[in-house]
Amino acid sequence: KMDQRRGSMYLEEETSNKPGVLSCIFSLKEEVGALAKALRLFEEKGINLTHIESRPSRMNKEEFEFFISVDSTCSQVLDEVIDGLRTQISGHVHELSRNKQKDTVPWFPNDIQDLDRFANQILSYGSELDADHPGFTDTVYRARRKEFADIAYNYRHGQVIPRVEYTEAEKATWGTVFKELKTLYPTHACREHNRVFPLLEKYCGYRQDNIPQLEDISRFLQSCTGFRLRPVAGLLSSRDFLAGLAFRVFHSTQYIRHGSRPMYTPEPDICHELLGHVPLFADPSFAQFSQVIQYELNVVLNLAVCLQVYWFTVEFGLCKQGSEIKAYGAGLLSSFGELQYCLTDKPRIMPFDPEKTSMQKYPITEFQPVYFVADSFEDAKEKVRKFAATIPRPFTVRYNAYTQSIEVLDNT
Ligand code: HBI
Ligand code: NLE
Ligand code: FE
Repeated sequence: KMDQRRGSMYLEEETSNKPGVLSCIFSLKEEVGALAKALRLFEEKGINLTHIESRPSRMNKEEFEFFISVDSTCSQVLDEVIDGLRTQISGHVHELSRNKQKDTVPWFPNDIQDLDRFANQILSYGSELDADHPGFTDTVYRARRKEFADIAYNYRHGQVIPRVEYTEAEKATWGTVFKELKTLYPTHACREHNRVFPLLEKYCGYRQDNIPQLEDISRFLQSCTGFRLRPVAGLLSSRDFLAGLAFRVFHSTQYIRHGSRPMYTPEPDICHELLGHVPLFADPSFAQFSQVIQYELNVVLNLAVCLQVYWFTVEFGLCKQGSEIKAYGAGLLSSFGELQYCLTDKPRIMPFDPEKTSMQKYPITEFQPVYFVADSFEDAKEKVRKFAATIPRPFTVRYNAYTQSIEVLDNT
């Protein structure tokens, strides 16, 4: 039995996973009293709102979107309210976490185009930099970040990714990172990374004096593994970022880190995406591993577990190669500080086990104290699959590569 799940990602991670919470999003034309009218419908049915938030609509400049949650005891009457909203007030109502079952399944996009609807949610650092960011007081850097953010906000699926002319200062930062990393890769990076890197130099303009263009890389990746890039303004919420992987879409930043700290940044930037992630997304076995994590762990299990496993594999994983240990995590392969550090005897190293991984705490703004070592991507994939199979699920999902959409097969 097929079931279509649709919605939008505007809800915070915890609320959507909580059993017994019903949420929906509706949009309203900007006019006096519009919200009051909508809320009256809830009042009339005696529904108690537990959460409400608003934001300008990205789809329609004249509209605002409201995200609300109500208590699950209201399930019956909520139907009537949603009908009322649809017919009397708003053209757009998305139901989100409407699940009668206890172990409710978080919403996920089911079509590659759905990514347009929600991929603009940027966390903390975005076009507005946080006060502890090294670029905070640098007005030139800030203005530049805003330009990059605008490219991402205006991007729609299927469009060519706009090319960027990088400044001399930006190229210098890239040059430093590129040069340092390139000397470390032969001894520190896994063989899959080292195999793809020369191809990126040959076909995508990877050079010390040139910052490659996302569009060229996107085309290259599509020919290798079907992965494509999509520009994004900054750190994307984990849910959105991981959802992209299900469609083999990699959300990539286009700006570069501040020149004052090339060695390490907690924030993803073009060095992280292009030097850390891209080479491995060109590897078929790794590309599939990324998708398995998203499917098995996020879609059918839950975001928290998925994120943990993602962090200690795709982002900071080590793997055995022959008698040696090498880095394959993108966070390592893009930081010449941490890439060196991770193979010293300072951090603690443990064999990769999804269950252990999902319980390990980690810092996000400094070098990792703990790393997990996988035997190989194939082995890691098997372990993740076995781990996921131990957990009962209400449905299974399947990716249809021809239509680029997710099909849900109900198990009941
Ligand atoms: N957003 N733009 C962007 N790039 C990333 O590499 C990235 C992200 N959001 C989250 C993330 N990576 C991961 O570290 C996990 O939180 C999923
Ligand atoms: N620490 C990494 C770097 O400096 O390239 C970025 C990590 C992003 C998750
Ligand atoms: Fe990353």
